[in-house]
Amino acid sequence: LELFFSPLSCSLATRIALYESNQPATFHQVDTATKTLADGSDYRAINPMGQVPALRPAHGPVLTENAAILQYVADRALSAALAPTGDARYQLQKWLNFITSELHKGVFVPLLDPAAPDGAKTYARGKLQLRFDVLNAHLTGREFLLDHFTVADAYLVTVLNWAAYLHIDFSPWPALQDFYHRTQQRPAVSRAFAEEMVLFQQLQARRAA
Ligand SMILES: N[C@@H](CCC(=O)N[C@@H](CS)C(=O)NCC(=O)O)C(=O)O
Repeated sequence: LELFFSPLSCSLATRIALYESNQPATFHQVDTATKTLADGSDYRAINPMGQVPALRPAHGPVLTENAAILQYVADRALSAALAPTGDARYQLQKWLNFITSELHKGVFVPLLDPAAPDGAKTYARGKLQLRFDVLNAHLTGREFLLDHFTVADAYLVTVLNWAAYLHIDFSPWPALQDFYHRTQQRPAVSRAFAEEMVLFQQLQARRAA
């Protein structure tokens, strides 16, 4: 497997899933600002959207979109139980879609994108409360989004890290805050975060130079 990623972006969820399931992979860092790979080649030859993550399997076409990639990685390592089978799969897909559309794109892209105008940021910030309320209510008394750790939790902890980066105060959502801190302590999650934090800081330094 080859994962095309950008440090601390949404592709971190797939790195977490790979580490949780002990699957070896080659990691290719993408500069999403210039749409280039480390060798200077144009990343849009791999994903015409220029976005991460993209996953290149040993055989078959490149896969894009977090929700699809995360399930693909989970299904290659069934013993890690990162995605349930049967009816519970629909609950997993519900949370993957919620995170990708309602949180990632609906709230965090406008808040994080320096090109987003202030009006877009205010609009997105206004959407945060209901979505965090829904997650907080669901996570109250639960450890994970489903009844055990899944790729949806990997995606959620990745997105919540952006809220921390934006200095969003989690105190109105204690169950969500607990989920964030608890999940970050899982060995695979803390390893993935630590490795990408180093790469993120190097990227920031290169961009500032
Ligand atoms: N719909 C895509 C969105 C992926 C996405 O937004 N990736 C971001 C990083 S978190 C990115 O590559 N941004 C750069 C860009 O949009 O040009 C998915 O769910 O995989």
